[in-house]
Amino acid sequence: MARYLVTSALPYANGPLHLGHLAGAYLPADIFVRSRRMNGDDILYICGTDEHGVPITIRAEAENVSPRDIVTRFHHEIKDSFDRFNIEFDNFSGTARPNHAKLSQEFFLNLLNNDHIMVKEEDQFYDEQSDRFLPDRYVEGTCPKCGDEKARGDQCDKCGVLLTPFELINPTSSLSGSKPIIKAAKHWYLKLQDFEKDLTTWLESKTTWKDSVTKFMLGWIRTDGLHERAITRDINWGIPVPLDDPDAVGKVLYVWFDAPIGYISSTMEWAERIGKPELWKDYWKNNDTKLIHFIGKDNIPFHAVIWPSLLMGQKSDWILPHDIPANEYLTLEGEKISTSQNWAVWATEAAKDFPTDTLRYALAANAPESKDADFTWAFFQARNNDELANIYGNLVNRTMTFLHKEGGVVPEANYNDRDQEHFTYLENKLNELFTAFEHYKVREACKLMMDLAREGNRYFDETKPWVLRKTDPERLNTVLNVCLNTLRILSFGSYSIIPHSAEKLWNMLGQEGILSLERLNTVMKNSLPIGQQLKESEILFRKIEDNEIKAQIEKLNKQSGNKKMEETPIKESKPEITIEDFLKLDLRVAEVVAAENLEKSRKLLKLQVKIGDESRQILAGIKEFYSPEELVGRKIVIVYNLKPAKLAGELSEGMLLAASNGDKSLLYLVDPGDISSGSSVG
Ligand code: B3M
Ligand code: ZN
Repeated sequence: MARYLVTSALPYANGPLHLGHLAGAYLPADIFVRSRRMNGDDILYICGTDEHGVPITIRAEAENVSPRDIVTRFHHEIKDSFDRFNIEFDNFSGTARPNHAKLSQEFFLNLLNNDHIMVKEEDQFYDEQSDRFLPDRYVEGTCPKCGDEKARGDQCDKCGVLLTPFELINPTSSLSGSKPIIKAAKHWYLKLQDFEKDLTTWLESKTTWKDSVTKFMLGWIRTDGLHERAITRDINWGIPVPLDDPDAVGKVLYVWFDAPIGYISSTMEWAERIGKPELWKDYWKNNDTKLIHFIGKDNIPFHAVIWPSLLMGQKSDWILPHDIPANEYLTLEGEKISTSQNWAVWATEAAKDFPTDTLRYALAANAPESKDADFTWAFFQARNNDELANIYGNLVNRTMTFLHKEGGVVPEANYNDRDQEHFTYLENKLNELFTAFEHYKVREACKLMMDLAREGNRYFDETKPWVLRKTDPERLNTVLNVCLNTLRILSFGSYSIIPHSAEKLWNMLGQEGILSLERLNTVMKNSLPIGQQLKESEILFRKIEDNEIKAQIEKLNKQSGNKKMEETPIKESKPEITIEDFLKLDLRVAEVVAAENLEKSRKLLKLQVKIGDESRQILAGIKEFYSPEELVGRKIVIVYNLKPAKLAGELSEGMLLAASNGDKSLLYLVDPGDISSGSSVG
């Protein structure tokens, strides 16, 4: 049994959550936490709102209310979204609470005493019109690294690099739009250079971390070196600098100084709340605890360099992060999610329109794990209708309906080899599934979870209980028993991803409290008690209709004023053909066994495919839409009897089918495992 402390980035309490937030730092963490809990680990999941800093004051100024009003409002709104999505924290705090301020000030003073903080008088940007210094997001300009014009004084959102306001090209004040002047001011700086050596060794030792974290950070350290960074600010909202110094008056700690300390203060709040005020130490001061920070990629420098420096500089026994699974971004219908342009699906609204388990599943199945991923409503509908409803829901429904006709209790069983084989398959899948969970691979986990349901359906189809009913009542009992226990395992395996539906299923089987009863190491050994009365069955996943999807797209267009997403016009039809014309086409399922970019072509990928036993090479103009890696192992449909042709000097022996509308091209993919390559399509 291991001990974990898991955190998700503290969302700024300056606006509501959208699906992009959930997909990056929250849903993958919640899935991880649930799965570890089912493994029997001791795990604590901590979060809260980030209530300081310029993001809050800018919003408060825009609405002409106090920063406190803003954070109170959004703290609740954000918490409500998490609740709806079943993102279940052990504690959800906020950084404007008094205990947090006290702890952050202690951190500051320790760093000062340990000589990791220095004072400097340096030039700052100043807005004369508004008569204010311009920290962080109050200055905007062009990023010196990537040229993005929307970079801000602390960081460029586009490439993730940390900046200082003076590095921006063409800086302007976001308060007045004017060009700021320069004025000297005294500030306190954290000497990051003190930690350069230790951080490098530490990061180098993290060989299993994502490259986007270690390589990015080591690259930063090696090229630019670490330098002191200001950790105080001239704004009137935040934690006061705890010094009896006239120069400290009116200054507050930088939001990224206090925010990660929020992970600790929230843990302390939890310990207090459960009446064991010292218990937080088991997590933060015990080297056996694995501290895991789930974040979005823009937060990497803060978690992998600045935060560990703050911890190291305490010269105390704080543990350091064990892993930082940073996720990439989610785009929406092919475009960057933008709060200012209202190009976003707001979490609370989506939760009102659709079951949150379906949203969880669709987001997890397409999580931005190793690169940006695109959420489309069409994808969402397909995941629900083709997988949750047609595979998972169908298995539950057909099994339960059958059972209720047969008396509604768990029948006796006498398992034969076929049944044992089935259970062995489930056991292996379940183990694979939990390994995927353990490695934060939620995309793969969704596939494996669905494989459990697929296997259930396969067993049902193969054993044909509807025939056994007439021919072999004894075998029927066993088969139904196997089906019910399959549901039990499916419920257990899917709980981390779709907790609400999994629990409903668990209850339908006449059981209670999935987590109070079962753990990964017992679930295969235990089974439903014979004679157990089953509960009423209900439909777990309703179909999502085309008009609901259309309505979402219209809503998105309307709220953002976007014209781009207008529906693809139906192309004019080609001339009518006869069935004989159609039958001339030989369409086959082919499996992609290798794929590579064709360097000399902008559009073409070179695929090696297998059609049954036969190997062929196919060139396909889908480079813009698919990377070679994501195609390997996938099954596609090809025109098998197309005359071979040379494209860009290479032989192409067939053509693959894809839907395209000019901007996009989606392959006609065949669900793996369901049909073998070589099969005919028609
Ligand atoms: N509030 C940034 C964000 O919401 C920030 C995370 C803090 S984690 C300690 O993107
Ligand atoms: Zn940039």
